[in-house]
Amino acid sequence: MNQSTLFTPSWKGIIDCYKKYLPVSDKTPIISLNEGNTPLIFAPHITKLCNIPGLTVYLKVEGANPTGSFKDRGMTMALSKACEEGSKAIICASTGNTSASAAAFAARARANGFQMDCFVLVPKGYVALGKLSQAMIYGAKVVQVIGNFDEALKLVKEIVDKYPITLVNSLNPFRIEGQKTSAFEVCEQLGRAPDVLAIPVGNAGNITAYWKGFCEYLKNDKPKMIGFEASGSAPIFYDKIIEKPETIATAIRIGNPASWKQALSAASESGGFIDIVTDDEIIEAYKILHRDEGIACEPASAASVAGLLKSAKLKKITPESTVVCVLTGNGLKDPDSAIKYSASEAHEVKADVNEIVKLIGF
Ligand code: AN7
Repeated sequence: MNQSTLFTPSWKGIIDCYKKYLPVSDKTPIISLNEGNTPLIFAPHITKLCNIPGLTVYLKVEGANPTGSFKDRGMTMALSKACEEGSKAIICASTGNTSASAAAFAARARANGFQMDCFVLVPKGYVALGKLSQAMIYGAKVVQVIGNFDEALKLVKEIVDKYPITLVNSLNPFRIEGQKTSAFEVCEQLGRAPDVLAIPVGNAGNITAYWKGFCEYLKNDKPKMIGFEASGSAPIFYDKIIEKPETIATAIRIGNPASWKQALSAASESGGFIDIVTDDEIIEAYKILHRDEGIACEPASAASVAGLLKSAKLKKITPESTVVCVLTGNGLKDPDSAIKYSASEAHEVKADVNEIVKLIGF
């Protein structure tokens, strides 16, 4: 691992930094937006809330990626390989972030001189506004399917079977390859492996990717992987396909995850588990992250912290552990949820000092 490149201004994205660990060659054109190298931030308030002796909690802020989610790590790989293979179009089903990232990296491929169309299928009415607007402005053809994510993914799979279009959902193995680099970064930033990694689970690609990353990077002392589904969308936890998944965390509103088995393996091989968190627990963690840590994320991301708080309460976290919670997406992705669940209101006042002073209570 080249330590010197990680935290310097010469950072050029995850393929440039970790090419030794990735299926790329000198012939692979690198389609990058300088993704990766995201902050790992100590969370003093959440550490205290857990109330476990000697515990330290960090947050891996993946919302700091160029399109505001961890998907960029996978998408730089997917698009680089698609260009290398001569593909001229990509397609995905998405709860929002994959579509935003795919659209951006397709634009970046075009900037690098490749022809690259991007088609995205999203469940109509269930994509956060920030994500939908991203896919639209980066120039993708956005198709709002009347149906949920699982139905959209099925349609996309049928389309790539019939037409020369590259699938960039996490069924594309290059996506997982790119996303595993976050595990490398966590180890480098801590100077050691964490004892526990807490992560939201939707289509289950990311938990699969982190576990692959830890296994490739570490010989011993791998972290326990603890993954959290939303309780209304928890096929892995309940061990059955959920036909009509529901949760306010629309990013993980998924009833039949593509990497189901891999997520179970990650949990069992690491000595961790897959659990559920309710929408109320997600909202509480979402508010704590903003108000008490100053760190914004979207509701699905807060599932990792909600899950840690639940696990700590149930004494499922060992004292003296170092825990990393992955915050998968940026808070600005979903302004509607921020406003809806926020504790404070935005006051209206006349442009008058006395009125304002009265209002702020000085
Ligand atoms: C913020 O964009 O599935 O378990 O289509 O956007 O790897 O699916 C998003 C998933 C967690 C779950 N947090 O990750 C999509 C999509 C955020 C997400 C997940 C997603 P996976």
